[in-house]
Amino acid sequence: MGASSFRVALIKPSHYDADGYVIQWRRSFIPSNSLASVYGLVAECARERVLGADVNIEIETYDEWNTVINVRAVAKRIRAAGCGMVGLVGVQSNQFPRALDLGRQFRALGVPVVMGGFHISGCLAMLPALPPDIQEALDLGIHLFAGEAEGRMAEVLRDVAAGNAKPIYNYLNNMPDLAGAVLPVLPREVVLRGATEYSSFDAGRGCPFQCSFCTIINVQGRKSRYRTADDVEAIVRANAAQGITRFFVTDDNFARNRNWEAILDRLIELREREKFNIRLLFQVDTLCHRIPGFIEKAARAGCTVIFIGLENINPESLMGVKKRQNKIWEYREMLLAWRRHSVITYAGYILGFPTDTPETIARDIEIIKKELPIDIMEFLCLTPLPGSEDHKTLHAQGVPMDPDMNNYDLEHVCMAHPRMSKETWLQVYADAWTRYYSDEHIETIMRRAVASRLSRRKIRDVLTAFSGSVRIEGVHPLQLGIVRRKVRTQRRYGMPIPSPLVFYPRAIAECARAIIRWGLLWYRYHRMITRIHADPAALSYLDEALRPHSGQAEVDKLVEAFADKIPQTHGAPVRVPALG
Ligand code: B12
Ligand code: SF4
Repeated sequence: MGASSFRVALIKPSHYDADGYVIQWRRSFIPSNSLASVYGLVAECARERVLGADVNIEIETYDEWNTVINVRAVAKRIRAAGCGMVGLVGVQSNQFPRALDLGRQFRALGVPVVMGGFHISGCLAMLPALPPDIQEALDLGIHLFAGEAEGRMAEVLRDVAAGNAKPIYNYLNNMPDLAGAVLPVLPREVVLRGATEYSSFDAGRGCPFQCSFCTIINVQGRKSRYRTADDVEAIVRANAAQGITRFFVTDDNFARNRNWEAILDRLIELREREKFNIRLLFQVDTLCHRIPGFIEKAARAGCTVIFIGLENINPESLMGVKKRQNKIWEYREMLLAWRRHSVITYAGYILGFPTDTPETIARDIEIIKKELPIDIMEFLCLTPLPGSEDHKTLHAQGVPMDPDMNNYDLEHVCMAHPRMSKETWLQVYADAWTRYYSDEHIETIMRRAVASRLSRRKIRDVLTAFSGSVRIEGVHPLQLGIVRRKVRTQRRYGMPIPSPLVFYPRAIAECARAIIRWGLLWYRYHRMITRIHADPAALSYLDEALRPHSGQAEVDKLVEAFADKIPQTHGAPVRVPALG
């Protein structure tokens, strides 16, 4: 090869807003585990000098969510090194058009590009032929990676360095074991571009369940694979050495991680004996409260927020997407179990199941507000994500789906609905946010939070973010950051670049308006929670949602509402339907 350096630029692409500008911020919130994993793998190749003893592998790492990518400067550094490549990392379907545009620019500058992530893996796993967008990437000379890169990165780097990289690397049929695998750890400066000093890691991959809207089972498999407690301790220690002790654990369902107890015990030890200030966010399923000791140990290990895939409260909808494991009659008990340990509960709710109408959705959200002690809710549109069984079925049946992958962000409507027009569905989505985050319900959530001794500061801040994200910035909270950046010239391929005289006055006005609206919202919620906390009766506040069931015979109104839809499986309540 002759070069003494091989430079790898790892970029996690963002995605485009409705006007074709890249969605990016001065600071982001949630770090990318895909980036941490791929960085870890390339860093290991650098340590092991896989390109030869005299070749230094240099790495630069960016999350486009919080960093403006200067394509020319990156390409120049790679050329100056003598050899190298750009890795487009963890590309989801909604990020594919942006990744393709970045790839197109790097290819035009003669830089080798390798792209991996769920869009490529999902399409290759489920579709009989390559879809046109992936074919376009191949035509641009972008190398594609499907499956997981643990144990395979050295091969890719060697091929690129030798100038004979394959068009497609497909490892979908051979999932690597995670025990002892390379650790996903990002350098401190990359983590600090986020606002919260959270890093992320996965303690396992794969899921045993079969939800038809899910891509994970078809990409990472239904047989779960796990890191060991030693691995997790090593991840935490490596991060702690850089001053980072907060983590988003990205397992889709940490409660089903076979090593959960050993991992939590180890984290408890680090926290209680060695005084590591660990904070954790886990994702779990709705039956986690049945696992003896799980919730108590998660809280002791530092879990302060829990994400639960509630998805829907109508059992008919849940059965329709094969989410049989969600038992609505246990929701309240499960949520109360977390609250008893002062953990904030955050639930995901999907809109647009075949039986949904604007009326049923409005009714269901009102039932949730009254009956379930959830703090944060996010709403998503049911979407046929490439890689899911739903997408494969619709594709095979030739049912029209939105051809623009940028819209597969669960905020757009990408397929027809049997009972709602596209416009109605979109309106229902917007209304769901307004309905849940009404001032009246925000006050109820805050009252419940104070009574349950949850962190007041955290509740105020997350309520501000979730209530304002769609209304102020027009993006889902999972894509939110602090102070939007719009770069005039970074517009979607084929869209015109506006004149600076038009662009800048508008961008400055938009930014100023957003900052003022955020400030006012935060202040309103701050005053609200301060007032509630000062109320002498606040600690004894009790409502229907906070009241535990008194015994076997009692069934909450949530169950009564859907009594005729609940399948009579073991443990299900037997009731006469209340609704006609
Ligand atoms: C953590 C997470 C997030 C985080 C952080 C993102 C991240 N990637 O870390 C946050 C919360 C921000 C997020 C947001 C969203 N997410 Co998300 N997320 C996940 C989750 C749970 C874990 C991701 C992860 O770390 N996986 C493990 C890594 C290691 O796997 P990987 O990315 O495939 O990377 C491996 C290989 O692909 C390969 N590889 C990847 N890149 C490269 C590059 C090169 C050069 C090479 C050689 C190899 C390679 O090697 C890696 C290591 O083995 C996944 C589900 C899952 N189980 O993966 C969903 C998932 C990726 N998310 C999904 C979605 C839809 C979203 C949202 C659009 C919607 C939403 N509201 O949730 C938003 C949009 C965000 C945006 N536009 O920026 C979908 C994507 C499906 C699809 N077809 O695109 C998934 C699969 C979940 C699902 N519902 O099916 N997400
Ligand atoms: S949606 Fe969640 S529970 Fe269902 S298969 Fe996917 S990861 Fe598993």
